[in-house]
Amino acid sequence: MKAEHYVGGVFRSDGPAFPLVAPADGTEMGAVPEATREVVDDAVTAAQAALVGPWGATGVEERAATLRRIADGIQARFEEFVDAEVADTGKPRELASTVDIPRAIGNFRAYAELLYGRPERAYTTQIPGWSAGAGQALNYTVRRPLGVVAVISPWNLPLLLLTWKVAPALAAGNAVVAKPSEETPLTATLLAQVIDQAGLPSGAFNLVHGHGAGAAGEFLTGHPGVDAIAFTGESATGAAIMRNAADHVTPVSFELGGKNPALVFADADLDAAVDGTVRSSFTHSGQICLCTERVYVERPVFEEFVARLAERARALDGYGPMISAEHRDKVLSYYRLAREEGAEVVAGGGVPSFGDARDGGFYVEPTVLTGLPETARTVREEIFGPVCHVAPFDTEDEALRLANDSPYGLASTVWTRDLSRAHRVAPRVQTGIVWVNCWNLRDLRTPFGGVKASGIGREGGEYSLDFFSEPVNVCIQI
Ligand code: NAD
Ligand code: 6OD
Repeated sequence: MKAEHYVGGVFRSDGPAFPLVAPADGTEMGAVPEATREVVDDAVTAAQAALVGPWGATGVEERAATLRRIADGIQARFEEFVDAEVADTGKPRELASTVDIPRAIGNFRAYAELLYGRPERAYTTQIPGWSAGAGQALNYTVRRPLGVVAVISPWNLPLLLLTWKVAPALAAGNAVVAKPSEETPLTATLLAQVIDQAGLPSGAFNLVHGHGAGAAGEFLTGHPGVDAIAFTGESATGAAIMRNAADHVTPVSFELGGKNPALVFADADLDAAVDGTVRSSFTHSGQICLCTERVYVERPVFEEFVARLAERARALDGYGPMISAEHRDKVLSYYRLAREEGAEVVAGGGVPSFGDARDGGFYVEPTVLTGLPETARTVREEIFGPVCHVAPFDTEDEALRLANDSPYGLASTVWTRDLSRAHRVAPRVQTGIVWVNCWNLRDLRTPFGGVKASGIGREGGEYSLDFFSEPVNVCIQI
C-alpha cells in the first residue's frame, strides 16, 4: 500500500516524496508525499467548508452512528491494519494485534457510547437564576465544537494515538486535519480509506503527511484557520508548537514526554513487581511514553530485584527495533553516556546480532543500569528506549523525593502489598497517572495526561469531549 493525503474527500499524492524505511531491516518500503503549504491550506479550507456544510448540521445520533461505522470498518480490515502497523514500526505482530488496532477500534466505540451519555444542549439550567443588577434570569449552557482541529501524532503507537484524538474531536462535532508522524504514515492512510467508506461528509476528516519543523506540521499548527491543536510527542516539540500557535492564541491539548518512575517497596509481591517492570520498561522496546526509565527499590530487596530484572532483560527475545537509525543512534548515545557517567551495565548495553535480515534493522539490547547519581543525564533525560536505571532507597519519604525530582510527570507505578501505603503514596507522586501494582491498565473514561513538562490538559472520556468543545452561556432575562 502507499501513503496518500486525504483532503476534502479526495485522495491525492502531490508534494515532493520522501522514502519510507522499514525499521525491522532497514529496507526502503516506498515513498511518502510531503504536504506543501498549499496541501495544508486545502485541507484547512475543506474542514472549514464541512463545518458550514452537512457535517456542521449532524446531530449526536448521526455522529455516534458514524463513529461506530468507522470502528466496524477498521475491524473488517483488521489484518491489513496490523500488517501496516508492523511494517511502519517493526513492532511485534502480537503487540499490534492485541494493543494498537483493538484500541483504535475501542477509541471510536468508546466515544460513540460517551456521546449518548452526555447532555449536549441543556447542560445546566437555573430557573430562576440570580444575575447581578439585572433581576432574574434563565441561564443555560450550550456546548459547541471548537471548529477545525489539528491533530499531530507520533510514531510509537501510530493508529492508537491518532484515533485517541480524532474520535473525540469528531464526536464533539469538529472537523479534523490530522498529520501523523512522517515515520508511520500507513495506518493513517488506511484510516482515511475507512472513514471515506463510512460516509463521513467530505472535509470532516482530512489527512496530510509530512515532517514537522519547517514543514507540514508547522504549516498546520501555525495556520490561522485552525481553532485548536491536539498534539502528542516530545516536550521540546510541544514547546515549538506552542510558540507557533501563540500568534493566533490557538488552544492546545498536549501529551508529552516522560521519565517515569517505579517505586518498589520491600513488602511488594516481588514476582509481580519484576514481571510488571519487565513490561513497563521493555514493552515496545521502551518506546511508549508511559514506560518506566527510573526504578527505585527499597534497600532490603534491591540486590534481588536487580538480579532478577537483569536476568529477565537478558532473556528477552522477539522484541522490535527502534523506529529509525537516528533514534537507534540516540539511544546508543545514552548507553555510552551512562558508562561515561559511571553506570554499571547489569544487562544489555549494546546492539544485538541476529545473523539474519534484522541485522540491517535498528535494534538495541534491553538494558538495565545501576550506580548513577540522580544528577546524571541518563537518569534525568527521556531516552525512549528499552532501558531503566535502578537505584535503592531507605524510606517512603526518600522514595517520593527521588520520584518527584524530575522535570517530567507523566506516569508512575507503585509496587506494595500495604494498602495504607498505596493510598498514602499514590496522591503524593507528582505524575498525572499513578498505577498501583499494575502498569498501563487503561479505562478510556479516566483522565489521561501529565504534569510539569509532560503535558497540558487531560484527555480521555469527558475530559476529551470538554477540550474539543466549548461551553457557551445563554442568558435570558425574565
Ligand atoms: P516528535 O515530537 O518528534 O513528533 C511528534 C509529531 O510532531 C510528528 O508528527 C512530527 O512530525 C510532529 N512535529 C515535529 N516537530 C514539529 C513542529 N515544529 N511543528 C509541528 N509538528 C511537529 O515525537 P516522536 O519522536 O514522534 O514521539 C516520541 C515522543 O513522544 C517521546 O517524547 C514520547 O514520550 C512522546 N509521547 C508522549 C505521549 C503521551 O501520551 N504523553 C504518547 C506518545 C509519545
Ligand atoms: O492509552 C492511551 O490512551 C494513551 N494515550 C497512551 C499513550 C501512550 C504513549 O506512548
